[in-house]
Amino acid sequence: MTRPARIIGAPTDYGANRRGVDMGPSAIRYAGLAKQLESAGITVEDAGDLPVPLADERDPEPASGLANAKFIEEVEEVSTRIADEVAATLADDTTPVVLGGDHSIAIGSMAGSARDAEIGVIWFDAHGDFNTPTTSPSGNVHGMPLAAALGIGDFEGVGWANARGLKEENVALVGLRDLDAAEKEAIRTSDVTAFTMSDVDERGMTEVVDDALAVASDGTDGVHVSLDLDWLDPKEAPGVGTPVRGGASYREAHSALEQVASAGVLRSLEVVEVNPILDQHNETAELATELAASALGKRIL
Ligand code: B3U
Ligand code: MN
Ligand code: MN
Repeated sequence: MTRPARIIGAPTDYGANRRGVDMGPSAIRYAGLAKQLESAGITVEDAGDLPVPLADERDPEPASGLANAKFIEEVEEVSTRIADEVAATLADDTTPVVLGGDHSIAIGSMAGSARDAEIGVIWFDAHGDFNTPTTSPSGNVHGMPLAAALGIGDFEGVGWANARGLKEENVALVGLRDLDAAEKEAIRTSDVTAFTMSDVDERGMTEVVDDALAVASDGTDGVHVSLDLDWLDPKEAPGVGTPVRGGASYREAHSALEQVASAGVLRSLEVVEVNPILDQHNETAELATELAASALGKRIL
C-alpha cells in the first residue's frame, strides 16, 4: 500500500530577499494540492502551517555567530520546527510534503529527514544554494541551505542546520544555470554531483534524472526531493522571486518527477519559492501541486 502523505506548511520568507513567498503554502493549498495528491491514490492529511515569527518586527542582522546570514535566528527557529515535524511524520510512516516558503526551509526538512536515517537529496533548482555566509553575495539564507545541511564552511558544527544522515556523495543537483563564483568553486571541490542545464541539453532530462536518482539512492534509506519552482522556465513558473531563463519545460518537469515516483525511493518532498504576489492567476502554485502529485505517483493512465 502507498504511504499516506502529510502536508506541512512553512510560511516563511526569512531566507529570501522578496516578500510574498511566505504566502506560498496558502496559494498551493488553494490551487488544490490535497485533491491532486488524492488523485494520485494517496491518503492526505493536512497538518496546517507551522508557526513563524512575525516579520516587520525583526532585525535582519544576526545577533551573533553566522555574520552575513540575514534573519539567521528566525531561520533557526523555523528550521527546528520543520525538522521536528518532518521527523515525527516519518515516524508515523507517512511522507512529509513540506510547502515553502523560501528555500531556507530545506535546512529543516533535510535535518528532519536525515535525523534517524541515511538519506540522499535531489535538488531541482536553477541555483546551487551552496553559498555560506562568507561566500554569499546577498546574505539571503535561501542561497545557502545545501551548504548548511552539509556543514560546509561557516556551517561546520552548526547542530541545528546540519543534516546528520546526509553525505555529499548522495547529493545531486539538477538544472543549474545561475551560480555565484565562489559557489561554483565550492560545488566543484565538494563530492556532490551537479547537473547543469547544459547537461540536460546534451543528454536529455531522463538520463540526467536517472543518474541523479542513482547518486541519491546509493546506500541510502530514501531520498529527499527539494523542488524549487525556479527550476522550471519562467514561462511555465512566473511566480518565483529569482527567475532565470532557460529552465526545465513543463513536460521535462513532469517526467522528471514521475521518474522519482517510479524509482520508489521518495522519503520526503518539499516545494518552495512559490511567490503568489509575482504569480499570474496562481499558475505557479497550480504547477507545484501537479508536480507534487507526479512525484507521489500520479499517472495519466
Ligand atoms: N545565488 C544567489 C541567488 C539565489 C540563490 N537562490 C536564490 N537566489 N533563490 C544568492 O543570493 O545566494
Ligand atoms: Mn533554491
Ligand atoms: Mn532557485
